[in-house]
Amino acid sequence: MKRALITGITGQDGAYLSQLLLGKGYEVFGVIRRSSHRGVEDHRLRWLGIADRVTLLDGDLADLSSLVRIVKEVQPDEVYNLAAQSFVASSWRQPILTANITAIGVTHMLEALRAEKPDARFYQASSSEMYGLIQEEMQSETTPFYPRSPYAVAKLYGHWITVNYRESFGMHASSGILFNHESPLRGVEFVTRKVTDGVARIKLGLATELRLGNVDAKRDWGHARDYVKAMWLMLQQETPDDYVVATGRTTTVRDMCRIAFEHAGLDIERHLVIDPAFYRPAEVDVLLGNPAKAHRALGWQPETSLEQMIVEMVEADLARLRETTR
Ligand code: NAP
Ligand code: G4F
Repeated sequence: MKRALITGITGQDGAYLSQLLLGKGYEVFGVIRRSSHRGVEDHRLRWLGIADRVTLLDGDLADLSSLVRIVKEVQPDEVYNLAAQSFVASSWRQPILTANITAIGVTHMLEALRAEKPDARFYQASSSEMYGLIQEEMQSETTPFYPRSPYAVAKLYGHWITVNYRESFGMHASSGILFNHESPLRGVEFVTRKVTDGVARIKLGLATELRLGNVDAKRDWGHARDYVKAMWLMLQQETPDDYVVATGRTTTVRDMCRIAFEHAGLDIERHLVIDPAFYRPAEVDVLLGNPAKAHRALGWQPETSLEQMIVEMVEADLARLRETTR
């Protein structure tokens, strides 16, 4: 039985990846941060019905000693480094924390592996945010980076240190440059979930408006359930490498919103309010990924359209809110 260690197991991708790996017969271990609210951190794993099937170990990406202890204990075959301060907007308010976790935390994880399990295969959760002010209309593995937020700068460090450990120490370390991916398990601060939760609230009479920032921004959105398959495929390759994972289609925030409002039978013009409070100090106007290498080398294809995903998210939010307001 293969053993996988996931940092960020309590996040969106960690939950879907755990589900995928359990289905493949892996023994799944995850790093969980100590919290005074113990009992709620595993809500995504519970939503998927897998909380009892994974082993959670106390640790933190900021604490190298905890990672060394965990790697020594678990002796993983594969390590997926998904933990991060992952919300771009927060990264201007907490730039140093973002650097400590999202950048230096990657080196902590790599160092723990180098010391305790150097032959483990390593996946780094890199991001399309690294392209920022885009240098090519469609971004691929060879497009130059131009990060536009403290988050993206930190992710760029994480990406290059992964490449560097691969080249310096021969580690099987791969970097997945994933474009935006969402699901009913997305954090409610991210725009798709904010929209589907907001639309569900309006539909149920719990709110009258939805306040958003720059609705002209464009993103290449896919489903997290599809994207975690690409992570796993990367670690099954003989040779480690870097891959863009995207759909190859870009949509404005406004058009993504329209899908949600229309599905709920609501008029977007009556409820959407533009609020400059949600504008960012520097924006990433458009992202559009070229997943040709992932198609060719990994045989990976996205299976869920943006429309299907937004409908799934609205329905999940309606069900959740009906349950909690009963
Ligand atoms: P997420 O839902 O925000 O999950 C982040 C996870 O990191 C959570 O489990 C969180 O734990 C954990 N974490 C944060 N700080 C930590 C620390 N100091 N020590 C240990 N764990 C810590 O993010 P996601 O959407 O699943 O994304 C997974 C990864 O992919 C992230 O690295 C993100 O930056 C990257 N990424 C995401 C996307 C996307 O569109 N979703 C695209 C490209 C790259 P708590 O539950 O305790 O908060
Ligand atoms: O949903 P977002 O907050 O995601 P963003 O900034 O693209 O970052 C996400 O995807 C990255 C991959 O490219 C990940 F690396 C990162 O961890 C995260 O998962 O915002 C998307 C767009 C932005 O242009 C933002 O300005 O939506 C725009 N937007 C407009 N109004 C809003 C809002 N975003 C949020 N969160 N909230 C708003 O009210």
